[in-house]
Amino acid sequence: MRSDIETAPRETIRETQSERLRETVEHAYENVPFYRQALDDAGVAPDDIDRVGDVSKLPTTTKEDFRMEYPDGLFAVDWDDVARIHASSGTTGKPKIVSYTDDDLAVWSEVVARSLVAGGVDSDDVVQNSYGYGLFTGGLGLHAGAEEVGATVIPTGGGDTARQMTMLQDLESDVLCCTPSYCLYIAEALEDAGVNPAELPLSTVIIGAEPFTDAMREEIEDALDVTALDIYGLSEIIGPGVSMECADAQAGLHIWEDHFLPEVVDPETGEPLPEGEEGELVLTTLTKQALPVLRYRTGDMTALTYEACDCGRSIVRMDNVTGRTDDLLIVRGVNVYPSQIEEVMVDLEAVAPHYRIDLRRDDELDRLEITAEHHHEYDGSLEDLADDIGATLRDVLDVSPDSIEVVGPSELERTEVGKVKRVFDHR
Ligand code: DLL
Repeated sequence: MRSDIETAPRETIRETQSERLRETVEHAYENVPFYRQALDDAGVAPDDIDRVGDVSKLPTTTKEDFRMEYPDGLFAVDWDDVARIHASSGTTGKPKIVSYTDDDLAVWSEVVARSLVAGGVDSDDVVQNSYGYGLFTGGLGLHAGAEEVGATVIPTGGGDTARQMTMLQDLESDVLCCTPSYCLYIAEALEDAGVNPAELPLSTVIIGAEPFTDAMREEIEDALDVTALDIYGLSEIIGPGVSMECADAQAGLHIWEDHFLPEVVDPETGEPLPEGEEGELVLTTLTKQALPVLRYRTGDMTALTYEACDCGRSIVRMDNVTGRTDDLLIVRGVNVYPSQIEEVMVDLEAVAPHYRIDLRRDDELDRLEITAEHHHEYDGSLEDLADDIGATLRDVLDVSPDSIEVVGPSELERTEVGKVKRVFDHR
């Protein structure tokens, strides 16, 4: 059930993109005063955009623009034509409100269905969808895509882990969709309940909505005896289903580029980067009606490759997103990415994959404090383990943590609903 575009020659993909880019720019210019102004200010007319390569002439759109235009300033259709609203809350301020026409909802189901098919899901599967339903795009997005595939959907939503486990066991779910942190939580809860996950029919988990490292993915695959596949997306562009890893190769996420045009830019200068170089992902919608978005600065760090994948798809791939441009923590002037700390935590066998990072300012000096849980089978000294963690972190980071505390299993708070928070910057 692959669509033709997934294996089309590059020239065909470019033709489709060029035509749709022209239509999108025209639509945005005609119907969204914000874009008309932005293009006029940049001295770009819709007619200047002919081929897909012209996209870099367009000004970018930012998170801040969504805030300034709150709630509906970026909508390109009348409210009468808006079929659905979703929203994504940032860390500060008002949520970003996003809208869909009936056609947009159809495109969304299509791209999520393509994603699930790439993940090996078919109409015989039972899909337990544990992404939150409601304004968050995860629940309804995965739900519609799974229905489109013809699978049986169990809309558990996030939370109520006891019920999640009952469904997994009694309804024999083949596929579980949830955030990586919740996936680990469910694995732990199963173990606590004396259930051997290897005996469940579950074969695939579809994880996304928050960054995770390869080490974390392996932990999930081992704990649940499944294949863990990465699904990526963001509300501003559509929701989940912008890109997805295929089960065949598990080598990067296929971006459905007949609907979303990707670029990677230098996060500092905004200059486009060549294929293969890591930078900030910038996305332009190619078919969205209610909310066309030109060159959205996602804040997500990745790299693109146009090489055909072993699965046979020729469509562009992006690397797994392990961090965001705004993730960077500056501790006493030194750059630290939370993903560097995560890799160490997950690699150490005596440490459970649960940790938190606290940053404080004491007498004008930054303090980096790390709290980690030990693995439930570890029965050695907590001080020794803290020393081990410290030594490994000092090898990896350019700054030494000021304190490392090891606590017992399940002592750190878990996230059952929504996205996990591991970094607490109190400065
Ligand atoms: O998180 C959409 C989604 C739902 C994706 C379910 C996958 C599964 P937002 O709430 O708008 O939308 O958050 C979007 O989450 O810019 C990334 O920073 C992060 N993110 C999403 N998917 C991934 C992923 C949904 N697979 C923001 N890996 C994005 C890493 C991800 N980060």
